[in-house]
Amino acid sequence: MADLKNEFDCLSTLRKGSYWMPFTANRRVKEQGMARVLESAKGPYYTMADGTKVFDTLSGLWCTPLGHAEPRIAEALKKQAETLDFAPGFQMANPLTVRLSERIANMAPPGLEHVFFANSGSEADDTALKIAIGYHRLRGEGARFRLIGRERGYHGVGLGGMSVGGIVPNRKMFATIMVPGVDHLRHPYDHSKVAFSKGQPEWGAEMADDLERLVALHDASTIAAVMVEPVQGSTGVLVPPVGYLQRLREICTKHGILLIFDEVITGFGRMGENFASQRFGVKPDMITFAKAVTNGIVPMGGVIVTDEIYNTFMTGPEAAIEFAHGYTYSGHPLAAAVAHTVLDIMEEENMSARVRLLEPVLEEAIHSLRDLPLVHDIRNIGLTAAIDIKPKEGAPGARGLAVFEKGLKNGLLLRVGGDTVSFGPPFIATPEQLREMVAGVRKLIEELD
Ligand code: PXG
Ligand code: PLP
Repeated sequence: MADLKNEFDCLSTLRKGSYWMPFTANRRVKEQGMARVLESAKGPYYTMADGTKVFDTLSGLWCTPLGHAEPRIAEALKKQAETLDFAPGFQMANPLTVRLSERIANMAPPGLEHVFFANSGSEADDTALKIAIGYHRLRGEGARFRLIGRERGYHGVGLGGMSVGGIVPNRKMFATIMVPGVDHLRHPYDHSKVAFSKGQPEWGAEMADDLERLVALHDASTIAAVMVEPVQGSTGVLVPPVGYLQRLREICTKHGILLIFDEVITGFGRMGENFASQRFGVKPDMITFAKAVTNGIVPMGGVIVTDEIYNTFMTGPEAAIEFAHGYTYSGHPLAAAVAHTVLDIMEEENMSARVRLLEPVLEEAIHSLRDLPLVHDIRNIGLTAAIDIKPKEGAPGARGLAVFEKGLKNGLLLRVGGDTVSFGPPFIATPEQLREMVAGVRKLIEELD
């Protein structure tokens, strides 16, 4: 990257604000300058602008489980760029994407057999919501227009996903353009009942009955779908209580409501199975995915749907478009080529089994921080975990920010939201690297005032 440094002054351009950064405290980044610039990456580490290495504790943004600069992926990308770099997805197919759809469907629970491609989790989620609305309409139940999400849920930033999502700061600026008819389940996290649970909390299955409350309020005949993350990732790894997802499934089935699992984070191995659906033994009507399917290297997302949903759309005049929806880059051949290579590597190296081996290592390490007086809660499942730090009085988020910024100087790129630190390390990490990561976090928390 030497020539990049010579061509322009990264620091002054960054400070000018040409680059309006996503979900970022932009002014803070300007102040921090090169301390916030990543320059290269290899395996489970990034290299900062000053040459120091930081451990990638969240696999990029939950999306690079196989680590960085994996030569087989780079090779596949180059080869595909030279073979079929773009192909229109409207009215035309390409073999790699066709094959990928079947491959992904085969990884999903039986009955989920058809894949609609998008380019991100946000697009995948908005697509799934539109499929739900279209499905009911085609069945003559067009009055089912309501979409049910959950408090603290994250379904991306499209208008649909934002509305169904339950993250207040993401919603309040846009309150005037929320999708109509959306309601939310309560989230099943109660610190007084489940603090420091390892894996799934025992308490909380009854929180799924909140759906019965919404059905009683709105009537099932107006409700199209419920969208939930099996594990709520973005808001700090909220693990579903034992029996909770089963109960949601039962209530949805009873009332003819579609159940959509947003598996953008949990999909492709992070739960020690292909999908969280398999880990928790609950089959939704649709699964949305993104991120790890391409190891984050080329954007790709999608929705996997049941035969029943797909077949409902495959009606009407033979030559007519059945679903008026799609993106220029749906089923992009470069993304498909990378996805095949990623899935090959995941299969060959049995990454799900590796996650199952690493899960107890991460669990034991992370829960060892429980003795720290500033630690309020610790949660974990699969290769994910989170720590809530007690907020500083009168300054919520200050401790989180301190941990994040000091982490960068101490070899750790951490994901911090408020005073919660979330972890989703790469599957290629070693047990030793996971223990080192946690030891580093211990020091950072000990140094807090
Ligand atoms: N659904 C879920 C469950 C997600 O976690 C999205 C949808 C949206 O995906 P896109 O590709 O449109 O960003 C996500 C994304 C974090 C973090 O720090 C989480 C996400 C993205 C960036 C950061 O937890 N999740
Ligand atoms: N805006 C304009 C003017 C377009 O022509 C298109 C696609 O053709 C879009 C937005 C949507 O872009 P995409 O398909 O990449 O989501």
